[in-house]
Amino acid sequence: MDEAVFVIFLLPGFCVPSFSLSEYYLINDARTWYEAKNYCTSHYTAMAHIQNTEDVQRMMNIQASFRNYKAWIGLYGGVSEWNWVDGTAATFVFWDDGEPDNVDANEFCVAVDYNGYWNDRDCSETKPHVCHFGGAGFLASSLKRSWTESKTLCEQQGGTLAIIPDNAINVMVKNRFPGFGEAWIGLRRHPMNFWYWSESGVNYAFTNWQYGQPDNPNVTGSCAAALSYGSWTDEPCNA
Ligand SMILES: [Ca+2]
Ligand SMILES: [Ca+2]
Repeated sequence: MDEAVFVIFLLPGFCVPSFSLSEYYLINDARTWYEAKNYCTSHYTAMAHIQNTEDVQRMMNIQASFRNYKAWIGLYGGVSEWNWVDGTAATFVFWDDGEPDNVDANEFCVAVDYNGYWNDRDCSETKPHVCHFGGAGFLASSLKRSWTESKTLCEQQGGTLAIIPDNAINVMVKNRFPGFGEAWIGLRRHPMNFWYWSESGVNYAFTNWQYGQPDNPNVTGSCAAALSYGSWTDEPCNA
């Protein structure tokens, strides 16, 4: 309904955090270790991976409330062999006193305590969890906003609306957010009738318009959204 001038088009948006954001995010929802692993993989880059004491400190700094929680991290295995979710063996470890103790021979997943130390626990326990976010990743804002408001929301979180410079990034976004429907990306139409990535001002060669798109007749108020299957459409920005 691109022609409906008075309809404000509300969608979630894909944000790219700036590099100044912490790489660790505490997710304060109760999930089993495996559920947490899937959640981190689909919404962030992966479960938290801790390689040194600086990482331990950054983990402790992610928010003041962390000390109230024990949270899953991306370490699993058992007894003498522990691996990170990316398949690498744990060379740096930060076990609490007496851990890992493999209670009831059933503790194969690792949680970090409020003091930063690690404990092997039963993987089926539900806990908050710490996800890791790499620089090339994306976040989905579930709040439905106009394109203009989504852009502001991303900026308030220290990032920008997603920039998709090539097909590899486009495929990554599609795979990371299966079934998202439609979400704003940082592409908008210039009054001179060309498309540009609002944050960078750059006009990449790569586009992935859905067949028949863009079709919004309002040249000065058209913004782009990505669809679940990876192609793009234009909708009114409602600036
Ligand atoms: Ca234990
Ligand atoms: Ca359209």
